Amino acid sequence: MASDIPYYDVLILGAGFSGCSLLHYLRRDGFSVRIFEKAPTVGGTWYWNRYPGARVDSDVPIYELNIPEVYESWSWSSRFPDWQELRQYFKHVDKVLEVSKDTDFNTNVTDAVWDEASQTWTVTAENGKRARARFFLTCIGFASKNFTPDFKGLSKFKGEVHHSNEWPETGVNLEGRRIGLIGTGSTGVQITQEAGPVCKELFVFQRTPNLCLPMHQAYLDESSQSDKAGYDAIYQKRLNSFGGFLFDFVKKKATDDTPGQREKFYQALFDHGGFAFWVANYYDLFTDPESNRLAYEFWQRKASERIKDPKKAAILAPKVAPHPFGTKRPSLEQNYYEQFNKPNVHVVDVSAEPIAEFTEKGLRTTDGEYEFDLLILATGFDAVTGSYKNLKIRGVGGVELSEKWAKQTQTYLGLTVHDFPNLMYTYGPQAPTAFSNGPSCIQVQTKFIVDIINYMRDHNYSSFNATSDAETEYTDEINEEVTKTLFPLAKSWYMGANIPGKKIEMLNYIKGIPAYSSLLDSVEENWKGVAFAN
Ligand code: N01
Repeated sequence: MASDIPYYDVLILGAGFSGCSLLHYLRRDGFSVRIFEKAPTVGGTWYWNRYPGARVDSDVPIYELNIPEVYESWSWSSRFPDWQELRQYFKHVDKVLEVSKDTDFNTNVTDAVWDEASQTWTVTAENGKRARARFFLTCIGFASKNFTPDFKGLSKFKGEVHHSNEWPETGVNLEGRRIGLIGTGSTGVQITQEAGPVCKELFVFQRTPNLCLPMHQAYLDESSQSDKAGYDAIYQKRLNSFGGFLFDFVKKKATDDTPGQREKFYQALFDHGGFAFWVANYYDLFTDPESNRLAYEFWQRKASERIKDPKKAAILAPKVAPHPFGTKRPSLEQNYYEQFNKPNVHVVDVSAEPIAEFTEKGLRTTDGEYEFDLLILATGFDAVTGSYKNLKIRGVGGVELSEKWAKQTQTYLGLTVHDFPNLMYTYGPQAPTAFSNGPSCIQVQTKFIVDIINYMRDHNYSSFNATSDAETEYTDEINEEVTKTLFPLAKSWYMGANIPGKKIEMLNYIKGIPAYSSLLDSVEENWKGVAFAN
């Protein structure tokens, strides 16, 4: 093995929440650690997501690293911070944890190869940088590969075009513009709220309505955050709930309550704001069609009463649910529905009149023609597994990870993969990822990763490999569990259904953070499913 390639105990890919956290703990424990990061700065998803209105849907301090040095010297200005503030937060993280000193920025990793003889990974980036490492930790998030549908004639369009995840650093003027916006996921909803008030005209091309929930933003002052004594307890408490929040599903079926009790309960969840109506609802919301229908009826009534035009209301909040409530991610909104009460903000139902082709001046659906000068593609991501598709990761025998996952995603614990020794990843396939508050999931996974690396050092092991049997058992359970739920009834990115031709399978662990955390703890007791080698 060429000795001119720098060696580290641990090479981390990505300087977002997970990368920064792992760097901190592993360095503390005396390991040599390096981060390779594609962006010019720390922040991960909050570097790339800078489109107008980009804002987190988890509230603070839940959406925060549980590292005292970081939280003790930081306070937020709002309950749901926007991307600018999150960037400031990451500057603070960098300053306190000194992330930059151990990070190569502008370093886009393309290849990683496992070498059996030296029991190390060799990692190569586009800019020619290389590193060898005992452990390779990919912390690249679940939404780093953009998706742009193969629209006919898109290149004919003469106006300005931007995908939300490649928004120019210098910003894009929305004022007085005629805007075409495709997509009504979280991104589309947030952009609508920004574009609606300032545009000349906005056409929102909606294929599926977003069953948005009220955010209830609140502004925070520094004095209310000066006492951090309880924060450690909060970060432990967030691990006790399904979604890694401070609220959880109630231990009742929807039909255990009378209609009056249900109405009060649903209203309280709406009044709480955030994801409460989603993951603090009746526990049978995702398994019982009747419970789900009752929740949808409440939601539909609440949303439609805010939309004045009955035709728009029928598209944005239809009487018949487009999919079971919550089986696609609801976005949090502040004044989304009110935007459509403006005469210059339109919603075009492209499930009824599909986009046929683009023209020089806009697009043509099967029913009409729409002209605009700015096209915003809020069409999302090849989510969860897609983040791995541009990376050639070759494990034992040169097998590529993306080949291994082509037929079916297979992992052990949503953390590692059989025959990819010493490779671990965070916030990715078959972990609680999309059903959890990011930092909560990362807290649980970081502990496991740091523990196993320390354990191996203490026992002089140079590699570990998840066993094939353990991987099969874990993967089968994910695929079995999902059949007991309503998730397969929606075409969602949770199940890979947003990408044409992608295998439909549940890409996330669906039993919640407490079950996941207990599972990892139980594995740590005897390292079940893990084969170590000297
Ligand atoms: O992407 P999405 P996103 N013709 O995949 C539509 C996180 N996030 O960027 O629903 C017409 O949700 C597609 O329609 P349909 C968060 O986890 C968080 O919004 O497939 N339309 C859909 O409306 C989120 O869930 C935050 O029918 C087409 C949209 O494009 C995840 O990232 C903010 C189409 C894509 O929505 C992804 O969110 C932003 C076509 N051919 C993102 N193809 C916060 O925390 C796709 N669409 C706030």
